[in-house]
Amino acid sequence: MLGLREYMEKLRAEGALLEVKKKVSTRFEIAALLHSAQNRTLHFTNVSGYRGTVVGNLCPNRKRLASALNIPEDHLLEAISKAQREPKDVKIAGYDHRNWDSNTEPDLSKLPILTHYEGDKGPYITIGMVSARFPEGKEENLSVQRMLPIGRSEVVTRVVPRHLLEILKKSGGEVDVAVSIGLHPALILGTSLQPPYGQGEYGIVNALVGGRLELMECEESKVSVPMEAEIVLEGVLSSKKMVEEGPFVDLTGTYDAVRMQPTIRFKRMHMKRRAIYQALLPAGEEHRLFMGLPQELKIWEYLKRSVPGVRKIHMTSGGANYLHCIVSLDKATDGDGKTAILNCFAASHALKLVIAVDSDIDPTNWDEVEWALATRFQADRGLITLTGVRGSSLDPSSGKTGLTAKMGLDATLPVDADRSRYVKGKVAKIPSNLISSLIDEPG
Ligand SMILES: Cc1cc2nc3c(=O)[nH]c(=O)nc-3n(C[C@H](O)[C@H](O)[C@H](O)COP(=O)(O)O)c2cc1C
Ligand SMILES: [Mn+2]
Repeated sequence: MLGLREYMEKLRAEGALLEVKKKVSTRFEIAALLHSAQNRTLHFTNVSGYRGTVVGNLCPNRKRLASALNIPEDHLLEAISKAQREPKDVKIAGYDHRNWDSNTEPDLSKLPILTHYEGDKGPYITIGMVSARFPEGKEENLSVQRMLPIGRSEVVTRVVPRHLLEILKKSGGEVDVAVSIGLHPALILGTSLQPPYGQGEYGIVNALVGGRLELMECEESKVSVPMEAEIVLEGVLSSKKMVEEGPFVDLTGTYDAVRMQPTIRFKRMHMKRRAIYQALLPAGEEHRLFMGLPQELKIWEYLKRSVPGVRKIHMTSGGANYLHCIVSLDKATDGDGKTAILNCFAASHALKLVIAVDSDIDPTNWDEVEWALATRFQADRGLITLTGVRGSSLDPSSGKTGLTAKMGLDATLPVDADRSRYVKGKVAKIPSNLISSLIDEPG
């Protein structure tokens, strides 16, 4: 068993689930509350026009994710990397109607789909897990795609050129998909990961949770879904009907460009009793966590092989946990700083700025990083710029073609530098009772 309900029980027991009993609207109200809740998990039990409930900010930070997976926080990357290398097969049960409380013609107007930001085109499903089969094999690809309803049983969905789009092309422009909503954080993480084409994410998730994942075949579509999903929509993703998608506020908090995108025509809608609809606030911390962590993993795996002296990496929150990375290292030879920077760019195409610092600098502390730039960096030696490289379509300053310029700042000291000139002077230790008697005493 690996369900959202079981996970919410755990949160409730820890006092980490806040119930909102007052009637709330899916239009702006829930999004605004999630925004102001500062990452507390909110469970809306009285949602206007919906019989079930809505949960949001479910897994807003690494600490919560680590605890959901029962993995120590500082082992998170290692554990995910191992699960990706050693996935665990998942048994798939045949379709059983008893798993669902209702199985109906799709009607998206029955779901509490949120409208998030004032300029958004309309309500958007933001955390639906799409399963689609690789045409070459048995495995299933998972991905998150945002979806804008364009009718009772149809959505337009943003599909960035990655595996799902490749599958769609190879399948001749139409492919069976299922969209699962209301999932355990392990599945949300798995869905956000980017294993190589052909490797499905279900096995990775199952390895991460010690074999607890259970899947079930769909009724009509040739894909499987988590048995514990709260809501499942079965349908066909199609590039034969393309529709304008957006405006929509995405990861960076800015409006993503409006583009012609593929549609999904749904055939069946399955729901649990009082189904819990999962909401995710675009550009919120939870969004940044699930977008950033897979990139961090790719960078970490890449650097481990190429620059053994690398100690820590950190994706900054100002860079949406996606575009900017700080890497700390112990250099073995001069040039390691720049090699680390170039390897980061190679590992994650979205990166736009990488700063390399020595290992005595804490990459998670922006003040320290800036201090390293102020005291150890010289632009004529340490600056790298690359032009005309593939970047992230989420950066509004990148060109229409998605090309961008990238900047690396090597703030590491030369190997033979006289380190005594670059460390902070030590403040002499004085007895703490002396401090408190002189400074903390009132009056
Ligand atoms: C909350 C969230 C929303 C996302 N929205 C989209 C989206 O709308 N379109 C998209 O192409 N990728 C989106 N992504 C990223 C992909 O889901 C992710 O990169 C995935 O691994 C790509 O899958 P694929 O390589 O299997 O196609 C989103 C990720 C998260 C965590
Ligand atoms: Mn995938």
